[in-house]
Amino acid sequence: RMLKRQMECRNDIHRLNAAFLAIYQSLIPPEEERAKQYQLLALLEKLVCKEWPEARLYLYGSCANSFGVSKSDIDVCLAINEDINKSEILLKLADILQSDNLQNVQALTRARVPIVKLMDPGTGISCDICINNVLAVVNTKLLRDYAKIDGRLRQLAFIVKHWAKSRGVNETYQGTLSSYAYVLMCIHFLQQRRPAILPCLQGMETTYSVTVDDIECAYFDQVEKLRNFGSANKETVAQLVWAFFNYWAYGHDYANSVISVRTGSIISKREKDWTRRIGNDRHLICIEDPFETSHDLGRVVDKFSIRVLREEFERAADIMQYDPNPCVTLFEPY
Ligand code: 3AT
Ligand code: MG
Repeated sequence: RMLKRQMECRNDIHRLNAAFLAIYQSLIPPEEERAKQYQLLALLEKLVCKEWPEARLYLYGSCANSFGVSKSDIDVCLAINEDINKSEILLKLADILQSDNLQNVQALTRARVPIVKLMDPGTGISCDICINNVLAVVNTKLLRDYAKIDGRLRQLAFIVKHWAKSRGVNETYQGTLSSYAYVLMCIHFLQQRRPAILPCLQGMETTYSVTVDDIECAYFDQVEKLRNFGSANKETVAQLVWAFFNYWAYGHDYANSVISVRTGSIISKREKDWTRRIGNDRHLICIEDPFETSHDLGRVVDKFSIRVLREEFERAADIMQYDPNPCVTLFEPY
């Protein structure tokens, strides 16, 4: 009878895993979308180069870090060596784009990251353009490189992002976390599995290095050589989703710990002097940026939204444990 029970259990986790993989598959953008993104990028390049021949455009964010789901907006960085300030460049850029049939062109010069927003009626894609945000281009490459090492990172991160969007906890202006923060949480989590599923690229020999705004960004980027890194660990995405939520619901030490992809380990809040509130930075959940190490991606979280977040982690963990149909319940709209 015992054997039979074990078999049923096995069956269950297999069935659950197949269901999670099906959700992951359904979120992957089709090839045509990528082609359309490049078509829009080419159009923007043509327009920008008429005004600033030296300027370059780079894709960053989820359209370039491999964590983009179908129908995402694209994030573009305009790299330009001009003495005029960002606001002036943005206003001029908005002007140029406006006159070329692009829709809803808007310059948001007062935002934390100032951007021009637009929608291209040709492809139906919306796009945000920022100026000289080179650090974001570099952290995009880091995320993309991690994704190439083990396919389970992309599977886990797609499920977590989909959950966060469905449950309304992917809204930085409401005090919850950015997609970028969730992906870092997934990378850190997989660095911490035993056997580890991901290495710590910044702790290895440097093969790629750039200095941006006085910050040295250096890590091992020959990730083709790490294709088998996680193969001793046989966990499936269903098991990882369960363990991820369990960790954030019941395992993480919110009072003392900072998660750090840079070191591949947990570091202490004391060590970073992130123990008390300074201005608007409260450090209620601490996620160290891999390059801008003074930057806590959890700083948007306040005393109300931390409760919302932790309740959502607990809800998700409990669903993974007890719900007969976690693949549906997990993503129910809030
Ligand atoms: P979505 O699929 O659009 O939700 P995304 O990865 O594009 O996910 P965001 O739109 O939130 O994420 O951010 C776009 C990129 O900007 C991701 C990252 O390279 C950079 N970025 C976002 N937030 C921060 C931050 N707080 N610090 C540094 N870089 C950031
Ligand atoms: Mg984005």
